Amino acid sequence: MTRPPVLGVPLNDAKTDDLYLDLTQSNQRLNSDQELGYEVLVGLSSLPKRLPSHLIYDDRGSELFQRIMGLPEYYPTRCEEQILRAYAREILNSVAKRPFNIVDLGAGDGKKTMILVEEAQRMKVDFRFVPIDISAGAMRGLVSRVRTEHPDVAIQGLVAEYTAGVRWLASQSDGRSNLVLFLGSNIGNFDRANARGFLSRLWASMRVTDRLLIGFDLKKDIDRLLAAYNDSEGVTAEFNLNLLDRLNKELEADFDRSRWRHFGTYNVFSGAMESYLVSMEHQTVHINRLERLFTFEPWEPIHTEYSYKYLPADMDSLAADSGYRVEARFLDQDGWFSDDVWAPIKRPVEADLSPAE
Ligand code: AVI
Repeated sequence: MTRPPVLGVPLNDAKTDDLYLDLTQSNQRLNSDQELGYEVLVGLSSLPKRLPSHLIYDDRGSELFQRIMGLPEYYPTRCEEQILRAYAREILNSVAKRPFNIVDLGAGDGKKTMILVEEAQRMKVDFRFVPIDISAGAMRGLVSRVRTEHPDVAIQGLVAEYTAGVRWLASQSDGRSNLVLFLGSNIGNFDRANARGFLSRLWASMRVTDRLLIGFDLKKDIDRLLAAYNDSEGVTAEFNLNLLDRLNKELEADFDRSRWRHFGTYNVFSGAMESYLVSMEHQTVHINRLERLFTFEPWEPIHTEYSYKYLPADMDSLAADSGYRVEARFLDQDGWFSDDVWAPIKRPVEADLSPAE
């Protein structure tokens, strides 16, 4: 059966569920096929060609990322778990004076977050676990798993864009503070300008008693970085190439994987690991549902991901530029990764001090 093109068709309504609260406005959103179509059209029409890194995370991509996190060469997950185990109590104390929410932006399998959740249970403090994710499917899985495995944990899943979810929480008048988690060096997947934009939007949704726990991968020996993004089992290559399979499946494209290779390199000027899919020959790819042909020259790259690495001074200036004070910084034993606690700086609106006439 031929499916219609994804662009230029009427908008669909999304579904809701009773396990979580859905804050997305279904009638104003493009359906996910249309969003994917637009992003691929724009990315492959740009020069140099690019595809946004979040497209890597379909079900198979998310599964492969779980495998990456367990690889010997991919140190960030191990380092961050070590930090969370060592400093969970200190981190929680930054908000535990009053009832609070542990708000997880991008929980994945929730393994790291559960280190904090379990410590909060041991501390016998009043808290709720609030994972936020734009994917209703991922949220359904996470909420029902936590309910089964940790029946004593109060959990409220939110299906929302991250900042809309935090804004909604701030609008609740139950007096709870929020400990907002942005772990796993997810901030590294934004370039510097977009990192500032994202953190500023988050700042606008936070109150003065809220805290942000944010994970940064630190600059280190280049060979260690290269190994982490070019692992010996080829899982990262598979993770990147899976994007082509996704486009074949969802947009009826005819990418032939054997004509492409994964390339992960470190850019010493920008301080980022960069991932590419490189066309190994001249080729034309048809994307049926976009009704378009795209031509690739021999060795032409499609950029698929940035993973920016930071120095402590870079983190300090990112915090200052986006409105936060660095309250604490926790490093793993090797000094390869940092989880920072940031407090939003909020200046009270001052009374009109102009001299009386
Ligand atoms: C999700 N993100 C922080 C990972 C990273 O390190 O940039 C994604 C990843 N890409 C290749 N390996 C892991």
